[in-house]
Amino acid sequence: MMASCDPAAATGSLSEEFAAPAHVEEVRSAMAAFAEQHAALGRMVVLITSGGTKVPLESRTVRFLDNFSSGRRGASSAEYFLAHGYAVIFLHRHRSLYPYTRLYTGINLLDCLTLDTVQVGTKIVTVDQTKLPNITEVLNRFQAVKSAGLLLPVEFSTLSEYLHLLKAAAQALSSIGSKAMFYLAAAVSDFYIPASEMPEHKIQSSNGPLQISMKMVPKILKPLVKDWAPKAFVISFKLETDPSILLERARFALNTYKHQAVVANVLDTRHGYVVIVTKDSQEELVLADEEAQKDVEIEEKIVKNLSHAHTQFINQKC
Ligand code: 9Z3
Repeated sequence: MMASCDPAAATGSLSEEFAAPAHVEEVRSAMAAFAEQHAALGRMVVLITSGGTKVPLESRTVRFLDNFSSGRRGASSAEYFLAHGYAVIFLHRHRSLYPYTRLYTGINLLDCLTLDTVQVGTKIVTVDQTKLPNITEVLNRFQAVKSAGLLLPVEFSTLSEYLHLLKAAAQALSSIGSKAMFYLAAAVSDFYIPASEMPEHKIQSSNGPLQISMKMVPKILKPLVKDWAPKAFVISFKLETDPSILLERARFALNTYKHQAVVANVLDTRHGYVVIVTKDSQEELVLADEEAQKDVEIEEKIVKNLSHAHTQFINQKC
């Protein structure tokens, strides 16, 4: 595969290169109403992105490139932000991990239920709670969040959908200023094939080996921080596989986009170690083995650290 770096593409308008999803205006209104409603009640609002983007290779897509992300970071962070009193917009990849239900991934629901006939024509379904750990506590938390309308889920699959929905979210949250946090944990492709250069139909293997030339994806963090939500508290994530370049790349992102923090992580150790990099600090968060055994998650520490920093950020603005 060949990747071409085209600086013009990096600055071009979003709609010229990426088709907007049909429902973007509807979602923008829903996000704006959600943010204003919760901010009016004194709540802070976090927009979490989660999961990987999909980049199609054909217009009638059979094949696509995917970015790795299970969605665990975003889904678990959503739960901790809710526990800290935030209202959460959860912009996530379709079918990636979801708050609360993520705790039961890999469990076959039908294995946990039994169907009994209590009398002719009346059947009851019984839940085997031993097969769904902590289900009553989790269900309580989920229902409390649901009835208070604290979680707004929005789905994306492709890179185009992600870019347009993130832009719409940034614009929708601009009215609540510093009360908005952006927590950009989604794994986003750096490369794409413009619609004008994409074959319509399935690429034929009978034509021989495939060579693909891809363009650079515009750096959405730049307009997000500068133009769309300039008062918000913005956190990006930096993912590397080579630990030796991680901090240098995180600092480069921070210096380039001038947002509030980068959470730096390495693919293999991401569940046990991250570094929160800000303009004047660098803080390592580590999950000890004993904590991991007790089901403590590193996202609890990340969210505690960042929600505290967000409160300080808001107070400085007042
Ligand atoms: C992350 O670094 C996330 O922490 C993970 C979480 C994707 C590693 P999981 O979903 O994994 O729990 O399985 N996200 C950001 C990845 C990314 O694409 N960052 C870009 C980059 O590193 C900048 S926006 O260049």
